[in-house]
Amino acid sequence: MNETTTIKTSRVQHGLMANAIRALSMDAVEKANSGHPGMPMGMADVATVLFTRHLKFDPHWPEWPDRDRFVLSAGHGSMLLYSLLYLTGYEEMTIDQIRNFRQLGAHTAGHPEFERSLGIETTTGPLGQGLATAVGMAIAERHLAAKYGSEAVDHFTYALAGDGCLMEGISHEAISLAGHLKLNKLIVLFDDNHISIDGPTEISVSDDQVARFKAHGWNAFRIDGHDPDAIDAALRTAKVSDKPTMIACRTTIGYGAPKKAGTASTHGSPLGADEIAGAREKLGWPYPPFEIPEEILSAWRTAGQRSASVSKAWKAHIAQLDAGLRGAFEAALGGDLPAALDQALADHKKSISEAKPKIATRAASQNALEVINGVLETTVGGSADLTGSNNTKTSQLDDMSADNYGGRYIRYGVREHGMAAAMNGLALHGGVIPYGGTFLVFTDYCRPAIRLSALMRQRVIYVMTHDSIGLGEDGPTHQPVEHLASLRAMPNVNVFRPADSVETAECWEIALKSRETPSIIALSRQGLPTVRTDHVTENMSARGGYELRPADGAAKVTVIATGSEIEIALTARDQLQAEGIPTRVVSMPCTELFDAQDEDYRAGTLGVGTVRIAVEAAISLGWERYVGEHGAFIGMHSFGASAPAKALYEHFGITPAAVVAAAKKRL
Ligand SMILES: Cc1ncc(C[n+]2csc(CCOP(=O)(O)OP(=O)(O)O)c2C)c(N)n1
Repeated sequence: MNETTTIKTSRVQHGLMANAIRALSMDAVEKANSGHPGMPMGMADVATVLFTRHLKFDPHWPEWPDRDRFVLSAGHGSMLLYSLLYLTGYEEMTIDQIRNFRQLGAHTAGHPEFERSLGIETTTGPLGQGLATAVGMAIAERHLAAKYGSEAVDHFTYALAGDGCLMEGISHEAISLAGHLKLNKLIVLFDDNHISIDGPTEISVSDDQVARFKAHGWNAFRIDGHDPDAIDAALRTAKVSDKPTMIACRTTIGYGAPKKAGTASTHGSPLGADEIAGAREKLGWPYPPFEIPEEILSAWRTAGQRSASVSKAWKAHIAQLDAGLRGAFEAALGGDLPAALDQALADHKKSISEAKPKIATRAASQNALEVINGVLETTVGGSADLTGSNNTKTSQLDDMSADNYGGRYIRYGVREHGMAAAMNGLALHGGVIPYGGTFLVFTDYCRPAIRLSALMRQRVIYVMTHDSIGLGEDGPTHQPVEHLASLRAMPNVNVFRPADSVETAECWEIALKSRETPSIIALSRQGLPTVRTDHVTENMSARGGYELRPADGAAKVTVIATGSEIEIALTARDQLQAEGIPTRVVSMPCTELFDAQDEDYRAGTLGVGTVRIAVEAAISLGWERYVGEHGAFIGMHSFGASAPAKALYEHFGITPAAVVAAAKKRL
């Protein structure tokens, strides 16, 4: 794309425009009586130069796919972003929104909450997440440019990060991955103000951040973050770098506050009436709160229109692309699934029911992915260094690398948290559907990013293998016990635990079709028999739980199980039936989807008037609502142990005999 036209702002005009951000920020925080004025006041100069001279964006078209991404990783400084969005003319970010900062129902939440139409690219607040999410966006940009051409996709990703972001462990994973992949269109603006909440950063950290980034393969240097020309020059340098760039912008937190500037007291509290009056005087800003003089607002609005012609030209360019390429590009951006996918998965299910393999569900997942990745070309897979264990790579996927951004498989390395956050960035960017794997036990290492996938309603698919004590000899450090329950506790996440290859394919189908919900697919290491031996086209897993085997006769017992414990439930059923106790088995691959069914379906599936026994090789939390007061749970009550899987199931009493005994005791 053409170099965006820049508007030349004199130093005086620059100062006025930056002060508009400072005034809005300190006044909004004051009115809300809570918030963080220090960072926006400190970074106002950097943000002004970025938004008036460099950032490619169009407030009248916030969804423009080729816009530069701006990620406010230091999310507590949300008023910086809201000020910029208001000043540059995003329609929905009105002055009333600014006045209603932090109030119920306002778009101006305490920390930025993802809303593309508002120009809020991602939810931030948990420090470091934004930075790692920006890495995912920058990966998506390079990938899509390789796939659809640089005239369709060619933008920068900017992340504004503070000391806190860079102290967080996730920053290590993020910048290491970005350096390795040479994401040269990623630019980090570090608010190098030497202050965090407890006071000067020297009390807790002595890192040389510039040296640190350089060690990770970045271009990194320091500037005066209050000198517009230096900021401008730094951004120019960054934009032509062959590596990602970190600009350490030395700033004064709370710049303009006469007594509090440069101190931690401006970080997260209103400045107070006297200090605000003093700041007005010091900054030469005599205007009342929330009033931006016409000429300053108009200069900002003009800046907001800098890229309008570029966005129009982009649209025209896309319109005249070859129809096939344009269709593929638009479908990718729309996150669409090809019509052929349904049939391909139905055929796949049928072939499994006929062949009845006894394989681990992680292998079944790979088989499903082999079908999916062949039909759906927008998936981008990966694993945190467990490719062979997670079974995440399929024949269609080449490795992505600095030499091959078109590759669809990301070697995330041993960076689970960074992977999860990068997948958020990939999904938010659009054009790709990310999935990535590690062991289920290490969802703990991904959890803050999984929570953001859920909060932001992103279709991110977590392939989490080795899902119980069934993994065996690696022992209790690797055996998830509490993880299913803890992940099920998180709103807007579907936790799947399929029982065989057919359910695995069904769970994949649901995950791909869940446009606003992330999925965690928990998969076994050990081989499991095919239990869905009669082919049906209907996706039985879509209701979360369903009767897998009816009872012979009027059921007296219902055994409910998930994943690998379905085999135990079926054996127990046969034993109970042999003893004349009619028993049915319910498979429950996804409790969240089951809970969403109507009451009749739930009651009928759980078996009204039957003794209910639940079996899952994990803790009982949550199962009480299915088995009721008179039912029983067979599962884990402690951490696991290191031994072969079979010995562990015996040792922990997760056996058909235990199910039979528990049922008979309650009849
Ligand atoms: C993961 C996480 N831990 C803690 C916090 C609480 N917190 C918010 S801002 C902050 C200090 C950040 O310091 P810095 O990045 O230097 O911001 P500045 O003081 O410059 O605004 C902390 C600890 C958080 N938001 N996220």
